[in-house]
Amino acid sequence: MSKDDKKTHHATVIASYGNQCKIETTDKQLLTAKSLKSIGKPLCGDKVSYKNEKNNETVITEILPRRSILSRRNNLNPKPKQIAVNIDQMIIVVSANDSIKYGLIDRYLIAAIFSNFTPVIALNKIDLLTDDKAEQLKNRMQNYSDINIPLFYISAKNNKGIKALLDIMANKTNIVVGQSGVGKSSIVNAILLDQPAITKKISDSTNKGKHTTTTAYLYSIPGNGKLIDSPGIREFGLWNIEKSELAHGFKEIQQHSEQCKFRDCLHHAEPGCAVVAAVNEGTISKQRYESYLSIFESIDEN
Ligand SMILES: Nc1nc2c(ncn2[C@@H]2O[C@H](COP(=O)(O)OP(=O)(O)OP(=O)(O)O)[C@@H](O)[C@H]2O)c(=O)[nH]1
Ligand SMILES: [Mg+2]
Ligand SMILES: [Zn+2]
Repeated sequence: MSKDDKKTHHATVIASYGNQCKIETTDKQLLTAKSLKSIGKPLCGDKVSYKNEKNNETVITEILPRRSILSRRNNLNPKPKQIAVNIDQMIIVVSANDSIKYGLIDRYLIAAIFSNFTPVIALNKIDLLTDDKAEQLKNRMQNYSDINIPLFYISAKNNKGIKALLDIMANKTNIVVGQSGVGKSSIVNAILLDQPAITKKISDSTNKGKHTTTTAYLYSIPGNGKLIDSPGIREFGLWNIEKSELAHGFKEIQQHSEQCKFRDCLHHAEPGCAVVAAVNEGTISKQRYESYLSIFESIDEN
């Protein structure tokens, strides 16, 4: 059989389950495909080449170069887990009704900066807040608007703010990230409202009645964008970041560090540290600086 018997086509990976993938072809067909072991594991968002075999199997033969990868690490498993690829924008979802984990937001922001995605923060479930609480929340989120991170106050339940969120997702590949239960899938559903209903994951015995997402899944959304729903996580471990480069993940710290006396200043208690001076003056938020110190301590260098 000559090579030319099998034509190569292109597709996008919608979801990856081990070595089986759901792919969408350039003419919008959904297919189940196996991938060749030799090419590594295709991930949600991958652009791939595939061939149709004689036995009707679809085989992924090549993963095209990736422009970005989202990975995370947890304390139990030191090996980073790759979640999705080719992302342009990360929508960090938090539940406005629960106590906000600023440290987690900061970790996501660091990951976004180091992976070259644009970060956006969506505060969901605002339907559960009184006006007073909503006002308090806006004040506390000021640290992030000060560093020009777009903030969206939304309710997936009441469809509030969803249109604005959809507008900034146009023409980009977006991913919703955040802890389990903050409403990532609900946001995806609200955005897909006028399309065929999406299938929710069936709950397992330990998670009765919940539709916890277990695998990253890519949807096409109005405005020529893509939106990846991702499984919730308890913690977001950074990897591949050295203590000495952490400041790069904090826009405002990075900016001030140019004025530090020492080039290799780590912004702890070094003489002439412009970052510590800015924190004392109130130009850099204390909360963000403390987050820097805490994440700094959590980086184990080997
Ligand atoms: N009141 C209110 N509840 C919401 C809103 N959005 C989501 N919920 C509820 O929050 C719960 C969790 O929502 P999901 O969308 O499954 O959360 P998730 O982030 O996808 O969770 P994982 O898939 O486990 O990561 C569900 O009971 C939703 O009905 C909202 O805007 N307001
Ligand atoms: Mg979900
Ligand atoms: Zn310094």
